[in-house]
Amino acid sequence: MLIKRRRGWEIPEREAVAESVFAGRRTILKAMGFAGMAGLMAGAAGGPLGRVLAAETAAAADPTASLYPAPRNPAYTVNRAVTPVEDVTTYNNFYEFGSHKNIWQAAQELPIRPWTVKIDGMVEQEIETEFDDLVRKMPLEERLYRFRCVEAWAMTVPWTGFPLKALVDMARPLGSARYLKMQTFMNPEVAPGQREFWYPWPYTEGLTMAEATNELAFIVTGVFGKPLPPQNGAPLRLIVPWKYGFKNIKSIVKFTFTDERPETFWEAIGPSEYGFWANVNPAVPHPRWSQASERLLGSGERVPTLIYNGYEEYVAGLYAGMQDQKLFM
Ligand SMILES: Nc1nc2c(c(=O)[nH]1)N[C@H]1C(S)=C(S)[C@@H](COP(=O)(O)O)O[C@H]1N2
Ligand SMILES: [Mo]
Repeated sequence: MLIKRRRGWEIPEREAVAESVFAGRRTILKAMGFAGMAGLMAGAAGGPLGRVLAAETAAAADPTASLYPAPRNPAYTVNRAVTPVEDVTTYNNFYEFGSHKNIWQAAQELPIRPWTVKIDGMVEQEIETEFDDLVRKMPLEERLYRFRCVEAWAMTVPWTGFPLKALVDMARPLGSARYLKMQTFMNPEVAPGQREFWYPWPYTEGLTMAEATNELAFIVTGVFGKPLPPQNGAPLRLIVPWKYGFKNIKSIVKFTFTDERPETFWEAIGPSEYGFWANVNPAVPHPRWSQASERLLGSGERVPTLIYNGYEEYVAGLYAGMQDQKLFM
């Protein structure tokens, strides 16, 4: 059992940076004239392009499509180029659909309607709502954020969504709540990764209440001015841009307010490599590689990594007096 668990985490994050695989796929897509999801027009009923086309059709048919594009909030901008849409929507991590980098295709199988969201635990009253009703109640806006995976690749993405604080306010948590735990769907029939029993499914993440109500914490429902495609965590996922990518849990079905720190998916798999806090810090290496710099998807350029991924002024105060904790892994 222990050996299997180890195998589970040693392979995926390594494979994930297999540059040759990535470069090969990009070359093929370019040769076929792939110009991003929005640019796709005709042909290719079967195979990868057909599936992207299907995803594009699905985005247009999405019952919340009219909510996009949402107004850009100019307060959240970034001094580097936006990553090409084809990189953001084809270079993904979503272990429910496998540990390879073609999961963007496999994820098209995820049924994203109907999608019920539950809010429970230490709240005045539990809430169960359809995603379509929830999203219509929330203040949607577009923000440009940096994104930094623990594997040392990075991107710059125009996400659409609403502040996590708006959901917390709606939930009316009790004063005793200290953490917000989040969980992904469980559906091994469509998600082959979930048949691999040594992973601690469902994918679980958590934030302190102070983190969850920080202005940067964002529930994302769209990208590039359209509803989120399945591979990026439709219909709703977390984005906390000062933390490593694995904190940014996808396809959430449940929010639970609790007074106990949740054990997270990656922490359960490899506690010596992945922790609860997972704040970005170029000065604290991963046990197996440096975090000093990052490779930008798209251009391939290598740039220095910034403390808290460039969001120090927003979040450093959250961690004052907590130097005894493993804040950066
Ligand atoms: N449910 C779930 N959420 C997840 C993951 C996952 O495997 N399952 N992978 C995480 C990791 S490691 C990263 S880097 C980001 C990738 O998000 P993206 O595919 O939109 O770039 O999703 C995070 N959220
Ligand atoms: Mo990641």
